[in-house]
Amino acid sequence: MRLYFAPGTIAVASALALLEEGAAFEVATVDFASQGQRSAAYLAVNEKGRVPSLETPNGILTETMAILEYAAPSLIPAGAWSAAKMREVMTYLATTMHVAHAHKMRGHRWARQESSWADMKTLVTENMAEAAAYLETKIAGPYVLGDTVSLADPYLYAVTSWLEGDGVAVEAYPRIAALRAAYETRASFGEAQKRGFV
Ligand SMILES: N[C@@H](CCC(=O)N[C@@H](CS)C(=O)NCC(=O)O)C(=O)O
Repeated sequence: MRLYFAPGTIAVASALALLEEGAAFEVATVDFASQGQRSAAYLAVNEKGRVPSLETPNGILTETMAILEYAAPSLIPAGAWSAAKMREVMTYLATTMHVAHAHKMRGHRWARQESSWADMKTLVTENMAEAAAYLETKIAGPYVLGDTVSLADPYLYAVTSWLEGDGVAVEAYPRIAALRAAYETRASFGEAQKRGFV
């Protein structure tokens, strides 16, 4: 498999999950500084011009939720309730918290005027803090579902890496801080550091 990756992005979640699964994969780094995500070569991989994308024996897979489910099936808990609770958090990360963060740099997706982009930026800290406060109540501890790592954990780790840059102090959310600290002790996280993903 080949993961199309850019540092500091949501592609970190896929890299962490693949490593936690013990999957073999190579990486193609997409250079955002030169707008590599919009190059013809990359658009041929992912017409949306976003990372991550995962090249698999079956073809290209996009969207973090889908990539995590395919690439790290051992991190899906047995039992419909636990799996649904995991996806409840993942869906919130994908559709609410990631979108709130994107309003800082990507206002042009939602409005034409630069003044509107500036206005949107003023709400990023507040919205990310609200999202963190919500997540804080959803973490059983140390991981989202308790003692066992699930797909929600690398996802939550990647998204909460943005909090500080968005003006939100992680220390104000002890369960998030504890989850991040626990995840950082994992062998897979050490491997992620060695390979330059985090
Ligand atoms: N729904 C997608 C969103 C992917 C996404 O928006 N990725 C951002 C990086 S965090 C990106 O590639 N942005 C490039 C751009 O907007 O030009 C997912 O969850 O995988």
